[in-house]
Amino acid sequence: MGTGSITQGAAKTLEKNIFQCENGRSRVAGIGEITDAQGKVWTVPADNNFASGPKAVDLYEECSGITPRSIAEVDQNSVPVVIVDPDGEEVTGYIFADNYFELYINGTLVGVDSVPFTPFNSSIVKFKVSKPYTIAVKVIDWEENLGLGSESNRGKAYHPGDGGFIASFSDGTVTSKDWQAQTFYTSPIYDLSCLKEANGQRLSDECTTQGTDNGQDAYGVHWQTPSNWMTKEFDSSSWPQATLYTEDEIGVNNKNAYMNFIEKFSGAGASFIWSTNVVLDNEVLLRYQVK
Ligand SMILES: [Ca+2]
Ligand SMILES: [Ca+2]
Ligand SMILES: [Ca+2]
Repeated sequence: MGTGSITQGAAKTLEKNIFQCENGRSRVAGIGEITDAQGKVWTVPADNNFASGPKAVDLYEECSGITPRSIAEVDQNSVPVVIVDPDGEEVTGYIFADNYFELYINGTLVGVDSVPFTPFNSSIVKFKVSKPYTIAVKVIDWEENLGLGSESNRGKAYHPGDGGFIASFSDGTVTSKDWQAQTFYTSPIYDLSCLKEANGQRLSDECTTQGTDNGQDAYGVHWQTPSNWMTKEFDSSSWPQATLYTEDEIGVNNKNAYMNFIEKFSGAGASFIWSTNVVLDNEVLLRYQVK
């Protein structure tokens, strides 16, 4: 019935909360593990480098009191430059993710999101690289109910949160339908017969996205991420194209981390992207080659 591995019910919590908000409120961002019927253990919401990776510089991050009203108030010169190619061009990137991203350039981890779940933040990165180069991004729609793909929200104990990723780069690169997006974790699923796979796509568009107060027995579907998925050499030709989402669909008009820098996002020609299901797909890998 497909290539994914199925788990059911809540994961075991490994870390209760990996992020403390010093100055305001945040959702509890935990990490858990859950075992499928074959005995394979999966990390939820996904394996990540939050603890050890280089934190991207914040454009906007309420917990640290970084709340500029516009890009003009940001000291862009103080952002460290990650050297991928010493003779390369210096590129600045502006990033907003719902909820978490890890950015690789030619396989080098350039920056990880400083806030795994909420509040919503945005980031700025700089790197030096020669064209052509490959951008690879892991994005995670974090979850409160580990293994169940849901959070307490909108009056439901098990509401399936949504994702979304947008970025622009100073060399003119923007997120678009020409990026690739593959799904590696989908949840909550209540009826496995709604899942389909076709042409490399891991589809859940026939599955319900309604919240419930009884989501404790939800299924999760997991696919192993290739170990070299972020490298320049990795062949992602079988991956689907990214799906575009509007600002209204992602719901950013009340988020200062996005709106204060909108000229660097939709204003720069970038679009929100994700896999085919921005609600149920919670771990997605993105790739794009800059020519
Ligand atoms: Ca974040
Ligand atoms: Ca979700
Ligand atoms: Ca979310």
